[in-house]
Amino acid sequence: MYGGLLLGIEDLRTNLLEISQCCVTMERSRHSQFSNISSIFIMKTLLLTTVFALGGILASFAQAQTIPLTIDPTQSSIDVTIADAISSSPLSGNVTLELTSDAATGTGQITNLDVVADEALNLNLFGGFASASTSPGDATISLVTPGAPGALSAFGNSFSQVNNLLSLDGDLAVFDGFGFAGGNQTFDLSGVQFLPANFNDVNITQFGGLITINSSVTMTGTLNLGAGNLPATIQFNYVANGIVPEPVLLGDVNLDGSVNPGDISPFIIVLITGGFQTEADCNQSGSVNFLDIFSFVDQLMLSQ
Ligand SMILES: [Ca+2]
Ligand SMILES: [Ca+2]
Repeated sequence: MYGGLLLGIEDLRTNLLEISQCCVTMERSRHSQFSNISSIFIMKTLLLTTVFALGGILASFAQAQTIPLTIDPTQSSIDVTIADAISSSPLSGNVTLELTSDAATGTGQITNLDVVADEALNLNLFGGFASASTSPGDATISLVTPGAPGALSAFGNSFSQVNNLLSLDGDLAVFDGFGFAGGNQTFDLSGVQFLPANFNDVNITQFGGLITINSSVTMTGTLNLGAGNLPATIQFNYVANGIVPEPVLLGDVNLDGSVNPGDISPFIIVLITGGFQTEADCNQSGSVNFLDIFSFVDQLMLSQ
């Protein structure tokens, strides 16, 4: 393995020299489209052969790009019903989510969501003979697969998104001295299956540097604590606030305000060190890897 890695680094040095030559050729033949296309083809090939060897290493260091938001507990709530026992409380904690909008199709979509609740939920079950509590800071709601994108409204930014698969995680501590619900136990919520859920009226507003997102989701399914399947419903309504990310010039990895051959070396450094930089994530996938090379070269071409 070490031999392969050393060989990869040696190839990388050789390829970087050849890539530099391509850049020089591009600079000298700015008015020759054929020469530029030829140089770019060679660059893409070299970058691909270089990075394929290191791709497996890079993937393990890739970081997700997310928008961190804070739930406003004064405007958010979570309601849980299990076997006719209802628990309601303000929802506080943190949300990370990724949003996309597609101007061509006029749709918006939540592509990733993670809600971490830092308040416990307490339920009385079986007429008060049993009870259950989540652990503060432990219970989470996550998006497993995004549902169908929703149509963006003509006025303001809002959409509804249907058929999302959501999952729970964390523990539910059950206190059941009489054995109505399977006895005292700690129930792993990650085993709970829920029917596809719908995000209703996802509203996005922006004032200056502040972004606010609010929506509601209802999840229905069953929970088996050891006494058979119990109907369970979770509804969460949330308002979350965060800072609008700065506009990003994709490909401007050295952050000098333009995309040009001076960005090639910094781009490759991000690739081979397995780091993350928004400007290097040229295909906006949330991580920097060999799949960004084509988009990076496209950005270079667009700026020429
Ligand atoms: Ca630059
Ligand atoms: Ca990427």
